[in-house]
Amino acid sequence: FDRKDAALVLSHILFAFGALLLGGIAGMLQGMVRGGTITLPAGIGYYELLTAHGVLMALIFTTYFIIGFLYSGVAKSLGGTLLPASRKMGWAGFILMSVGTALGTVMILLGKATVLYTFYAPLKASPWFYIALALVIVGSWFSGIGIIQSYRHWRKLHQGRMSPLFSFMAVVTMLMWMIATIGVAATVLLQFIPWSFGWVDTIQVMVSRTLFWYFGHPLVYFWLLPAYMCWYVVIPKIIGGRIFSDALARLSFLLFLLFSIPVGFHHQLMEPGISPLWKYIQVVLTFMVVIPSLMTAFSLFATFETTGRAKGAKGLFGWLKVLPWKDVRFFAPFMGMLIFIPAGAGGIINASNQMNAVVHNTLWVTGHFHLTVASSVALTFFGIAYWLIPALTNRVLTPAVNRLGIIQTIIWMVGMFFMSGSMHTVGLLGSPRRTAYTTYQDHTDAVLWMPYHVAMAIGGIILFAGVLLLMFNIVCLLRAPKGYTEYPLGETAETAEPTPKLFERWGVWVGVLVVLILFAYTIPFTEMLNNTGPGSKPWVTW
Ligand code: HAS
Repeated sequence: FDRKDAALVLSHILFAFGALLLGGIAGMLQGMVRGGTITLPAGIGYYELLTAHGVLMALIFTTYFIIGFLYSGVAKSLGGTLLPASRKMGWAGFILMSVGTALGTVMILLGKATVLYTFYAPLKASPWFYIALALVIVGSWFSGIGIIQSYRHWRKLHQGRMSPLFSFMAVVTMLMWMIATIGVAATVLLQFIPWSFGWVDTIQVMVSRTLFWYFGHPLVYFWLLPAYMCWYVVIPKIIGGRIFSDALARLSFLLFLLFSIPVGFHHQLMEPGISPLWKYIQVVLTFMVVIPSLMTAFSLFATFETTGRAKGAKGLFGWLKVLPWKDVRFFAPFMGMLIFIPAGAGGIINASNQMNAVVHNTLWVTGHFHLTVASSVALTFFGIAYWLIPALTNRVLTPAVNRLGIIQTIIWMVGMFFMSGSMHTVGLLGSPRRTAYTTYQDHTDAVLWMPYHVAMAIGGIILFAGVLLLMFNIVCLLRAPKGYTEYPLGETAETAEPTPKLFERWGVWVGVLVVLILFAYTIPFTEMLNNTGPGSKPWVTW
């Protein structure tokens, strides 16, 4: 790695893990407070801790890690170094995001932004919290533009050639992110900031939530796609195989670009202000976005099986035996994949209107996203860190840290089994999410939930032990012996079909995306703004 590139990437990765540590402390404490096991001094309550946990883990850890990882792979796959202009944009983004993160965290800890990571109106925070969010978003745009700059430069120099798969995927991820964040930027700048400063008296709740979810669903794919990049591009190399199909991988990313955004209503199925027809249409589009995940599962099985057979594996599942189980670079992401099977099934349940009525706003949903983002994605990111940090610092992953990494992965799996398992179960029994400790005056149903809440808290403590071990491992990686560590980028199998040139015609894909967004949102938005939809006043304005 070029030293300047390594500094940029490492700063992002270490900042991400710092946020994970703080968010982990808040997460464990909120679990214990909610389970009724402890009460904290100085008025620090469940909601402050939950906001800190959600913002630091879901928004800050992920965004920093992703931007760092994408920059590293773009540098590697596009010839070894970043364009100086891209690097500058990366640093500008890093600084803006860090100022935003510091300001936002202080506001949360001072109790001036107890609005959770979804900051739903009519909950109101200090205006500085929204300004902090705006800084993080704008910072991430700088980084996105930086990544696209390097990619465009490469394409200018290599006209007619297909770009390297990693860089293509990085561009899809950042394009999706930048188009999606327009929604959250709009609600923050046009609604929340004027309202929280007191410049206007009311806020249009339905519009703010809709703009939030226009962003909130692609946000989850912004977390997922870098994990998929590891599964598609890195894992084949680590297991000694090849990428099953470059064309399939690119097509699945393009489908994510098209279908990630016009689906936000599946988070609002139980809200009154949107007509059932538009909810139905967005649910159909939600089922479209399941397809690229099924394609990914197919491609992974194909890679595992062909690699296994090339190594002499026999029988239907013989390939499983020859996978490198003792290599944390494989083991942690693979556990992420395994968990993604029930996690994805849970998502399909959520998206089904009638079943959503059962699970919405219960702890089931919290269970769902702890399997998706906090397990499948987080474990994959941990797996990446075990080779990325040594590759950046010219050090090696020692057998001892590799072993500790495997133990850390197992601890995570066990903690998540207890925590997410109880969340799913108690959610089906009706226990609400985002609610502090209460037995509803010792109501029998609520008393029945308590053992599950205690199991959740125990899971949380185990996971916190996992966070601490991860921190220890990272320190070990930073102090490991000097040496060469490979940046594992896989190559496509010789048997794969050639990739159609159309896949790299961005105008076509972004054009189709814009049409889909306009189709899915124009009429419902018009109804909300004119208060002609099913949830007209007084539901919508506070
Ligand atoms: Fe979700 C709520 C629907 C995926 C995250 N989701 C959330 C929230 C978060 C979240 C954070 O429709 C809560 C937001 C809040 O605070 O209110 N979700 C879906 C659907 C999918 C889905 C249809 N979600 C994700 C991912 C997330 C994530 C990914 C983060 C990274 N979700 C919903 C809905 C709600 C929701 C509703 C709203 C609920 C409500 O009422 O509030 C799909 O994308 C899932 C498709 C996935 C698959 C699985 C494919 C499996 C693969 C693994 C292959 C394994 C291998 C290894 C090869 C179909 C690729 C195998 C080896 C062996 C040996 C077997």
